[in-house]
Amino acid sequence: MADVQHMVMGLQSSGKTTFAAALWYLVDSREIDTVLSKGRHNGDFQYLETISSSWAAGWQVPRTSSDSLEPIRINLLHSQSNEEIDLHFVDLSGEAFEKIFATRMIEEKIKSLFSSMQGLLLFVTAIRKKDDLSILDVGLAMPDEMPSEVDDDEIVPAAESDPIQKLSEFSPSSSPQQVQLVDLLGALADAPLFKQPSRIAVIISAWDKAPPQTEPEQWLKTRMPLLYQYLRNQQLEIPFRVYGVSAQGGSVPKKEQPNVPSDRAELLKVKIAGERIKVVGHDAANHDLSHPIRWLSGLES
Ligand SMILES: Nc1nc2c(ncn2[C@@H]2O[C@H](COP(=O)(O)OP(=O)(O)OP(=O)(O)O)[C@@H](O)[C@H]2O)c(=O)[nH]1
Ligand SMILES: [Mg+2]
Repeated sequence: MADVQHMVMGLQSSGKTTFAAALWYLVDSREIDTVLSKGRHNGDFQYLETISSSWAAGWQVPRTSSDSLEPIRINLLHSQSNEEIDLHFVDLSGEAFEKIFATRMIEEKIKSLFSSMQGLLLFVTAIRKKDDLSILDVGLAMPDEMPSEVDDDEIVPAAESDPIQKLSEFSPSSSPQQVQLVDLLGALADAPLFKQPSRIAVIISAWDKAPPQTEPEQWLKTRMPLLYQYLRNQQLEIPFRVYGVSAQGGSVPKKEQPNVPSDRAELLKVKIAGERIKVVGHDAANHDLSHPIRWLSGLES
């Protein structure tokens, strides 16, 4: 029985660890039917236990530290075909991916993980953060020059720092996220890895923050047009899908800051914790985080 191995990639705060925590909770608790179930599992899953209990209690999962390489493995089983799927969640921080982008260097350990990759789960987040600088952002920094009809809500400069200053201090890691993702995908396909995933499932996390009635693919097309065009352009070779996923169901605070306003109280009223999860797209059942992984594995009939 062939093992199917997938990789997970996404920049900082794109929702990777939260997804892993919720997926583990879902398959471990068996509260809800999912298209893939928990597989034979060996090894150390203490990290999974830690993050999934923090998820279940309605707290944010801790940020993955920049130098940690948490080797998450979630073994899933497709019971109809008896196929085992090995989801390698090397829980790399977004910072680690950003470092690969900025330095053009990849650690040996990460390289070898990618070399056995079949499908790719690519994370982006719907938490609005405009990550490129337009002339409107520059205008915002100079209020006297602001055109009066500009809607403030539409402009959220990503840089915490003064955007004008940012213009003069280019650093690779402050490139727009879609530029970094397209470059990382291109770099995987190029020397020395020559590695193309067989399929790509784009996960738009924090889907509860997306404008209502939006389709995930439409969101990607509008918010990340470069990445969308890149995926479209190679889709005959590398099929892709876009899912909207709310792994938390809403915003939750950090455990150390429980009083920060959030949706936690509402979410905790949902007695079956797995029902807080929302998955949108491709006829996935409402709460089924394993749906994109079944498709990645080529097991959707
Ligand atoms: N509203 C909302 N926020 C979410 C959801 N899922 C994740 N988040 C938030 O998104 C942020 C990043 O989530 P993580 O899972 O830590 O992201 P990550 O990709 O592992 O980040 P790094 O470890 O920094 O690379 C956190 O503040 C989460 O609370 C969701 O379903 N809804
Ligand atoms: Mg993380």
